[in-house]
Amino acid sequence: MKIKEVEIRTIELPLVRPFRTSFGTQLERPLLLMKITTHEGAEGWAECVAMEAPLYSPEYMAGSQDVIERFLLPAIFEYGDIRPEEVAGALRPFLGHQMAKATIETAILDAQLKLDGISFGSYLGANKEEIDCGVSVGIANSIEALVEEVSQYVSDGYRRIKLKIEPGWDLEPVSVIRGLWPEIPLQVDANQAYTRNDIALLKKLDPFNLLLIEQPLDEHDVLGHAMLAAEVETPICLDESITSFEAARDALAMKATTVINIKPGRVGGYLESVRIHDLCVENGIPVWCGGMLETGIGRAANVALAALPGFTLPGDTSASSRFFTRDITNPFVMEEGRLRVPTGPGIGVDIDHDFIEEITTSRKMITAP
Ligand code: SMG
Ligand code: MG
Repeated sequence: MKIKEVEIRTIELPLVRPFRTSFGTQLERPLLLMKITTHEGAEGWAECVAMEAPLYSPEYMAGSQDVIERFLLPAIFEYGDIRPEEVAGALRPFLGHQMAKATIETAILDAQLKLDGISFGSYLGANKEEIDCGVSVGIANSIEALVEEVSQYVSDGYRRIKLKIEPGWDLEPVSVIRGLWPEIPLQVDANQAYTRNDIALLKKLDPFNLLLIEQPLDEHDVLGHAMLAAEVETPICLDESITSFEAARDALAMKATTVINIKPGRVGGYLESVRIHDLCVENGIPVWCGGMLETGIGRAANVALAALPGFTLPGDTSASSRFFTRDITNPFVMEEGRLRVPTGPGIGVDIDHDFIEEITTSRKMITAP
């Protein structure tokens, strides 16, 4: 496939409610969108999951755009005729920037699969037509507000609740929510907010029958997670630390994680995600698909990935309405706590061009030389 031109837009979507984590509060979702057009006449879409500021990971929107324009796209153009499976290799000389690389690989994959008439799910190896949905619940202003928000999600049908935690907002919210919903699958996510000194505190979460504790310590403290995992009964699940197949392999070898959150952007794309999935299946490690407040474009691909056999836990693959009143594609609507895996070619969603135009904050066209 030969790329003719690439459109890079930044858009800004309002959120239905603020989303607070241990590292900050988001009021809207600004993000980078990529559309590629190929000489064969195909179009491929992808979104870059980097946030506006480097708070979740070192990558950030403007940085991703810069590395895409300055290094990654020129390397792809120079490669010439390219298959999706060749993208990671072509970009390997440039270190890091997995989210930027994932954006390019995904757009190329979408275009190729549209040409071939194959859906993302079939290509990746999905064996389910629909997937179970979980929801990630931000840190609330009060316990009452948290209970109200969780009640809403439970009545919407979500099959798993994830509470964001941080020091000072952990044991109490968990014990209240577990008390009100004794049976619901429940997990927590600290986004690196604790240290090795908090092992005794995190052990106090054991009685609440949580599915897992997600990324309690610094992303680089894989050994600390192994030490913690040896002390607590609740399974430890790494998110931020897993930036590649190799990182997953090593974290498993160190027993730092017994569940893995796979986020395609964080690991450099869907093909690397499948490699991590396969590794986890071989090792009997359950995986689930994380979320980065994706629009319907990223969500479509995530839902396809989450339909692979090793994804045995509900992911942060929520309905479009969890974050947005209007999505930039046909919305993902949950039925009985499940989303249908798109079956059309490529990511298999319809793009709402008018709405994208309305919320565009910048637009750039790059033509291949
Ligand atoms: O897309 O449902 C979603 C968000 C899920 O909590 C979520 N993501 O660490 O897992 C995580 C966070 C990262 C983004 S927080 C701004
Ligand atoms: Mg997380």
